[in-house]
Amino acid sequence: MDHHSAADENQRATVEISKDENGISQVLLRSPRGASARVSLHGGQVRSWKTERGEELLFTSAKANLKPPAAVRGGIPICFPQFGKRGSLEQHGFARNRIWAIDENPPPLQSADSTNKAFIDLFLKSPDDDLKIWPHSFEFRIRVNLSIDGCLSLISRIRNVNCKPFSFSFAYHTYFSVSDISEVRVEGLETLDYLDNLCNRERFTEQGDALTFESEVDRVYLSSRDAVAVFDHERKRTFVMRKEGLPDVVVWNPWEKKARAIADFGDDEYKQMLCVDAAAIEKPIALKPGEEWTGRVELSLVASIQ
Ligand code: TA6
Repeated sequence: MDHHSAADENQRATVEISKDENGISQVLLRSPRGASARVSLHGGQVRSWKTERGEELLFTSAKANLKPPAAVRGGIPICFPQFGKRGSLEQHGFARNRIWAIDENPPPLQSADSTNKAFIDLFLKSPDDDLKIWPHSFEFRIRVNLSIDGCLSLISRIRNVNCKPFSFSFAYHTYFSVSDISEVRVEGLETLDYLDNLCNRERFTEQGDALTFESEVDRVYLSSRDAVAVFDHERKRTFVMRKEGLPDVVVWNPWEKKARAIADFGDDEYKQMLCVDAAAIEKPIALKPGEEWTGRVELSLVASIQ
């Protein structure tokens, strides 16, 4: 039995809804032991994930533009219906730029044991304006769940409510907060092929036995295993990312030169962040009319022994 007293277990998980400084609704999830996550209806975006001791685990740039419709630089932006920039859609699609709604009556999620878990269901319907740039009717539901031991999971369900098929790419664009990028190692991507965005998306094979960082990295690892670990040596902690329905993993750090060129990114902030995104990019998800896709990611934190 872990060190938490029985009393902790009896405290309830809480869900509080409030307005942020721009008058946009946000939801604070709190686990019985004090871990928390904050989700904004601006983009359906997780903006904060904290340990029981109140430590922030996600990076947000001090220069982030928090005003809709800007995409907020940090937390976990939702990239849908595309990843990257192609055609008339904005970079990474429009889901992260839209105001979502709280879904009061979501279709039941199988095997979601929601006892003593803090969770919220959000909903994005295909906004009319977007039908002009992406002519497909969809319903996008996302459940953000904080478990009793502080694990954060996001479950996206996207249904084609169109009369014709459509395809989309997707990513949970996760900004992990790290102590120092040169002290970080990523395991779980060994031997995989990847598309290198720094070399015209050319395909390479990962040779190393772990990924470490000495310069800009911008890759999409393909058909990965369902668990990836991000070791933060200095803070002696490891993020573990488990995923379902999301075969690819994006790894991105802009490094110094690119960070300086990004308006909503502090010049030195690249040292304190690493994006490791559960994604479906190489093979877009194809949905026939009426079909629904589910993409799930679970983030947990383990203390590293070394
Ligand atoms: O591969 C990740 C990436 O596409 C990078 O090329 C960089 O553009 C990053 O996403 C951030 O994109 P954003 O639109 O959030 O600035």
